Amino acid sequence: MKLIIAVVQRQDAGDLIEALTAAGHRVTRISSEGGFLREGNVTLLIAAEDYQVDPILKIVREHCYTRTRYVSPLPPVAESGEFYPPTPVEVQVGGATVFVLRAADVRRLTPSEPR
Ligand code: 2BA
Repeated sequence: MKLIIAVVQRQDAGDLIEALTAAGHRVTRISSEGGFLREGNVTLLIAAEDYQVDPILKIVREHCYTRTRYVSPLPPVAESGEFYPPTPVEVQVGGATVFVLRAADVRRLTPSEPR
């Protein structure tokens, strides 16, 4: 059994979740934020049998795209009033950052509703 943790871009998350659930996988969506860009992204938790991992990664690959972003680094400390306009730095974000972890056990505890 594996726990797949996939960090994906927000723009891709909706279609990806739809495709995963249509293929019969259970998915939890968590709103998250990247430490570098400080922008919202989406983290998905997917518990799956070992044989399901490759098909799941295929679906992730098919629905997540690489996008180019430009980040303006902080300007260097200016001496004697000189001004250095920061040059934007190109950053490639995504398709997806995926962690595949061994999961000892996955249980759905389903006690009935309290009376
Ligand atoms: P962010 O941390 O906001 O990073 C966005 C993009 O900025 C990264 O894209 C990468 O191209 C660049 N980047 C990040 N840290 C950098 C650094 N120290 N120096 C230079 N460039 C840097 P991705 O690699 O596709 O990552 C997309 C998002 O996936 C990340 O958003 C973060 O939320 C997550 N992520 C990526 N690697 C991770 C890791 N090793 N552990 C945990 N989360 C990770």
